[in-house]
Amino acid sequence: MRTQSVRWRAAAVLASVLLVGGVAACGNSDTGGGGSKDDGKITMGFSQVGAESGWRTANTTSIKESATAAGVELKFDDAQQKQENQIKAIRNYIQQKVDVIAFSPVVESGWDTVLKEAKDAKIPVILTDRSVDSADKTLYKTFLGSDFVKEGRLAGEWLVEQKKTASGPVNIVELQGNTGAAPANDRKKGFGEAIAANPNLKIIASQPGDFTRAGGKQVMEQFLKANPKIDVLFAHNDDMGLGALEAITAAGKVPGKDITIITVDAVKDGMQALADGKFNFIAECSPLLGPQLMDLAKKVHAGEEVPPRIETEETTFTQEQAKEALPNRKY
Ligand code: GYE
Repeated sequence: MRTQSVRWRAAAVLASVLLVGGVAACGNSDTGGGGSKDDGKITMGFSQVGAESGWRTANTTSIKESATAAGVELKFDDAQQKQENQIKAIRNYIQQKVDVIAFSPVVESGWDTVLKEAKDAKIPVILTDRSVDSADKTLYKTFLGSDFVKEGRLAGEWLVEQKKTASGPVNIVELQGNTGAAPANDRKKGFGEAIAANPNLKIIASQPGDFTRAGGKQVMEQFLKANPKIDVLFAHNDDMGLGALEAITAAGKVPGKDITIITVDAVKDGMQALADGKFNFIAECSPLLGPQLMDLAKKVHAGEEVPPRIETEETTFTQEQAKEALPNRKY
């Protein structure tokens, strides 16, 4: 990945040289999308999901900082977790003739029409963080983000190893991300497939907590009321796990001991909970997508081919590893 990003950077430099020299002469070519200005500066319209989690905040910061560093003019819209707001923002960007549209789709389905509109306007689209389920892969140039199935699988495999000597049933509750979101669907899938290795491991309840602390707390309260024996919580992100901690403590149980807690993301607050022994394991999901996104924007604007799928590099953390990593954690 690192060599690849060095290569992108080199390509980006080359692309900007070409752009400065080229765009003025030939105006906004087909490959360059519908850009409104001829100053060689790329304008990107970005539609963000919302501000639901620590991950999302770090992701937004990464995108804004990287745009400034790369000299990309960024138009940014926060959709407040609503698909209709994202569609509206994308249509605005098309009307404004931005050079590149990038967005993180709140749910997987229902994007074909607006993506087709962007394609007809010759504005390249880059998916970041989350993908869409459109059958027509020509509707977007590339998808930059994590392998969410793998994250769920890593979480599940860790649990299988921990519980390999369990002689009786291990009751698991699951806090899902927002309904229909790629990371919710995929983390559920990966985790479910991994724990199938041990029939003692059973998901006894699974509900969306919308990736928020408030959602995690509220749903965990319900889980605790309805189920006298909960051994494990798998939360699709740190924030829901952090919300659940409050519910677990309020119910007189000790998080990390009475209930094993596994989450995804590894943002600072999550890592702190892990280092403090309240969480037991985190599968990392990197929000720092900004630099790669800007490189890709320059490439697609220059009409260069880019790989259709670019995966983020990630790891996992135990409590000991979290203690080590925490002092240098940037987000
Ligand atoms: O895990 C969660 C956020 O799409 C990967 O969205 C992202 C997820 C992330 O709200 O915290």
